[in-house]
Amino acid sequence: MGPYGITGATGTLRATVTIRDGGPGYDGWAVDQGVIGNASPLEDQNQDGYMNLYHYAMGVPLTSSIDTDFPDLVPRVDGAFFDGRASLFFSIPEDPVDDINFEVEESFDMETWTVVATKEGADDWTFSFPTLVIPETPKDGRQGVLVAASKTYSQQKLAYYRLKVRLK
Ligand SMILES: [Ca+2]
Repeated sequence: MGPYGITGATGTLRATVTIRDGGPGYDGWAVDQGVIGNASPLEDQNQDGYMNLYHYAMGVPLTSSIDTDFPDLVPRVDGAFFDGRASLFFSIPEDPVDDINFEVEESFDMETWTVVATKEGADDWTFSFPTLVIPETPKDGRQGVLVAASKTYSQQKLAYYRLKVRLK
């Protein structure tokens, strides 16, 4: 007996492949995510505490809990001081979608918030000294970003930071 072979066999293999292509931008992504009905970017479809838009900006499926499944995507104040200043650390996609702006805001009283760093889509971060933005080398499709406070700890003992994502 030689090698097995199929001779004289004819047939047709049929396969159905469903490719969801909801189109560009958030709306298309929401369709791809299976969002039916209210696809508002401000909704929290899976009730994990993060708006749909945050999932979109971070490249996280709407079915995933960010706190549970992607804890690295939760911004946190870095305990290590940078040049005498506290810093906010977070992670974003290495190649973020181009219709999202990332904004880091700083406040000393939780009432007045000032944008201290901005990233528009794939563009580089923009910021004004003394605030510093230090992007890490991308790894596994994500990039860590450290944003150092505008004031040193001796200048300002209490400050608040938040990361916002915004549709362009
Ligand atoms: Ca959510």
